[in-house]
Amino acid sequence: MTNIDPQEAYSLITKNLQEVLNPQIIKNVLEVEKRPLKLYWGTAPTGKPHCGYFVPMTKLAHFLKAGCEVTVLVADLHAFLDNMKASLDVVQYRAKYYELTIKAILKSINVPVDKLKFVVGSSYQTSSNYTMDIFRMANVCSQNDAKRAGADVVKQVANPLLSGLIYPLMQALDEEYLGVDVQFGGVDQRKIFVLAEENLEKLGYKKRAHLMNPMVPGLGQGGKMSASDPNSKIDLLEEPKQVKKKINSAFCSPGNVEENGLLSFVEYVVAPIQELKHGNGFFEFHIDRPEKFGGPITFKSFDELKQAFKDEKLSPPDLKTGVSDAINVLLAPIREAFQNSPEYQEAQAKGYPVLTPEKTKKAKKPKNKGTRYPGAQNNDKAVNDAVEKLDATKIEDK
Ligand code: STL
Repeated sequence: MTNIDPQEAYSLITKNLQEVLNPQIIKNVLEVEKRPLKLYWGTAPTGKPHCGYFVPMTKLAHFLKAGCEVTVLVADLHAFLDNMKASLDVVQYRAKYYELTIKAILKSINVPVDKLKFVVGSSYQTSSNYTMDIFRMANVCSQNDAKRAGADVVKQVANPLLSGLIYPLMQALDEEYLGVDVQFGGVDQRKIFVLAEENLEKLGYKKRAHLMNPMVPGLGQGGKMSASDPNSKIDLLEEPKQVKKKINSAFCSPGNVEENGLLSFVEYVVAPIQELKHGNGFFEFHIDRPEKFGGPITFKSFDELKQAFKDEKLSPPDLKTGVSDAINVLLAPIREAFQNSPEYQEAQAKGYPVLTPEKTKKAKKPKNKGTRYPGAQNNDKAVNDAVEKLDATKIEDK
């Protein structure tokens, strides 16, 4: 496996990517140093991972196949630093949940997980060396640069917290502390990647290469995956009926192949997984179409499927049937892994506790007594939340 030819390895490593920064760093390792490329992918354990996670997983499969040493960073402190998307009480369980989910996805697509290293961020990010490096980084990087670097990743709110400036500095340092040659992520990470390239050398560390996946549209209109619209994302443990329901409510207009989250899912998830399983160029997409609309049909290439939809020879309801069935095939082994693992179930129960109706009922609304009364700081959260809501509408208008 490690004897793979350098050119072949490079093309597998960069396959289906949107952008590569500093490719010469990668080529040097493969062609001159002739050793396995060390690479990491980071994710912050915030909300439950959804079907979009299949996309980076196919890349991890390529990296492993190309003989790379791959690390997955479960960045628990980053989940905390990003506007407390995860509190310190739940974050360790979410980290476990993410690790088990990522392993289940990889196993479901036949990727050997024994060669994959998992690291939890807080296992090294509170060490004195790392902490000193955050301070050193804070002395070479301007507030403006740190703020801009996080603009596409850190949740943008009305009254931004200092944590949002620390977040990108730490992500840059992770490259050094994980001892890698390359960081991989979505193209939304680009500004942080550039920050790392511009600043690590100032601390006496080496500059890394960066690999970026395209952003894959969700199922909502405009192809957005939105946290506020549960129908725009499909949970990896979703029940088959629920998958059908969400897919049926997806935006999909006849003949429109440009704004079509369903076709994107086939292109970026179904097709690469089939290639991994059956070899390059393999594609088979079956739709159990009712007889009165032409009967069952199998497409042998993605372009053929796309063209049929564009020419309106394939209708939105039939495409939806095909995609629901394909998703349910992909999710079955992940649901099974969950059902067979008490550890996985515990991670979900403790990482994503469900508020009982009784608890929600008890949460009294604070009286708005203004801000000038004893104990007024208790009101700050309510005020901030209100401002944040106002501001969120502004951001969506952008
Ligand atoms: C998210 C969503 C996502 C990626 C990330 C976070 C990445 C986080 C991260 C943190 C530290 C690192 C690298 C990556 O060193 O798609 O909420």
